[in-house]
Amino acid sequence: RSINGCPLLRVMGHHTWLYVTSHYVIILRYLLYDVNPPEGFNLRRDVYIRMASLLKTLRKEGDWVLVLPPWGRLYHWQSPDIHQVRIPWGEFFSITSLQANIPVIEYEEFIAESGGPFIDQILVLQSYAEGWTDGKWEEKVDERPCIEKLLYSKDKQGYYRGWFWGYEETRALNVTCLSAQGHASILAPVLQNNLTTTSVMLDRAETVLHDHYAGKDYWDTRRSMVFAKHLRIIGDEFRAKYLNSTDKQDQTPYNEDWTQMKNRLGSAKGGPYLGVHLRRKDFIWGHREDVPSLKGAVKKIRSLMKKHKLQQVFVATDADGEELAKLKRMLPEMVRYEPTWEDLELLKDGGVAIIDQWICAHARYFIGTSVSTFSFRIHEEREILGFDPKTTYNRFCGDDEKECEQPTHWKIVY
Ligand SMILES: Nc1nc2c(ncn2[C@@H]2O[C@H](COP(=O)(O)OP(=O)(O)OP(=O)(O)O)[C@@H](O)[C@H]2O)c(=O)[nH]1
Ligand SMILES: *[C@@H]1O[C@H](CO)[C@@H](O)[C@H](O)[C@H]1NC(C)=O
Ligand SMILES: *[C@@H]1O[C@H](CO)[C@@H](O)[C@H](O)[C@H]1NC(C)=O
Ligand SMILES: *[C@@H]1O[C@H](CO)[C@@H](O)[C@H](O)[C@H]1NC(C)=O
Repeated sequence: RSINGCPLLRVMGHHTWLYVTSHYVIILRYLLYDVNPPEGFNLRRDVYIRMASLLKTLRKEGDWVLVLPPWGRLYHWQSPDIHQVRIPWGEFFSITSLQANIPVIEYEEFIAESGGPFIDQILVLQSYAEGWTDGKWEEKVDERPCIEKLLYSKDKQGYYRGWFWGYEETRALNVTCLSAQGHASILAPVLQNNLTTTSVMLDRAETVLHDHYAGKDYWDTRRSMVFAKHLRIIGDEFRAKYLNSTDKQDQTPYNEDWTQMKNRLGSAKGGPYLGVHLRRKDFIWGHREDVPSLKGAVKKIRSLMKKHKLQQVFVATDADGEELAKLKRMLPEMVRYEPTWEDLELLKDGGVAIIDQWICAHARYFIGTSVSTFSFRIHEEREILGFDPKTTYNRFCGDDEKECEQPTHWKIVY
């Protein structure tokens, strides 16, 4: 491996790579992270943005690379009989696109180039045991005793073992807890000054907030999260075949190079169909008042189709078999992307979710589900494509919801 044309040297005995420029010897450091196990795919995509922001801060004073945490064992990915662990990011996202924003490597590349499956230091992020002192919010970070039981345990050799994305051979040399309250980059001084290890992993990375939500840096990273090409192709073929939707007709040109993409707001027309994201499962179990009944949702879908003179409706949903059958009876004309078992095995639940999102992102009009991060990611994708915000920031209302506040429009900062 070389960086900026400089060769990397391996220092014997240390799992450390150096590269030599004309004046300096610079140590390459690795930032790894993981997220609270119950969190879903789309929230994890959000945490990536926070970590990318931290990495940019770290790189002002050193050479850091972000190691992409493999996907897998997500609570929602329940398709039986298919292998869904150790999935590299390249199966869902375009790595070259990510790399045009920050240097990233897959976990297996980290193992190969850092000298094996060893992580020098894990910092488990947590809040403060005492909460906010005097009810006053302040940004701070301190090494503290662990509040919750550690999800890592020591083996006979004294190494820490844990989940590590299904890589059983991975070991950590040290685990400590860090109470943190504030935006992601408050961790930078600790990583730069208090630690000298080559690799550092932040666990429970969702604990820290965005440096600047919806600012330029946020959007640069978000725009770099281009879906993997094979998934976009499947989505595009489906649009053409079943929804009479092509980029040319719909005025949704896409540039492989996200840095060159700047579609004017309102320039996208979208395919002649209504796009729907109907989140069910855990969203209805709690009888939330901001989520409609199926009957309520179908009524809204029909009225939107009429209003926008659309003959077709594409539905993305995680509804279970029983609800789906009910929905089909009430809305027989709905179009869905239904992978065969072979497709599913190849694409995984994550790939299918992305194809659903991609198709919803190209609809002439979109309506999603209240506070679903799955719907939020569709909003962003449509913003990138250049849709009029009126066609994007819409959600279903609960049947008896009185004040049905609609989603916020977050404009891209280029
Ligand atoms: N294919 C497909 N999968 C869906 C759909 N809605 C939800 N899912 C699945 O359910 C998971 C849960 O939704 P996510 O939004 O990712 O999870 P989350 O981060 O907990 O976010 P919330 O929606 O806010 O719960 C997704 O990752 C998908 O695997 C859908 O419309 N289509
Ligand atoms: C980092 O080091 C500084 C200076 O030595 C110290 O004051 C601070 O408490 C340390 N922070 C953490 C989180 O260890
Ligand atoms: C583990 O990490 C903490 C925090 O950086 C440090 O104080 C401690 O000395 C380390 N322990 C070992 C055995 O390296
Ligand atoms: C597809 O859309 C084009 C224009 O957008 C239209 O001319 C054509 O009739 C449509 N075809 C079908 C089968 O609806």
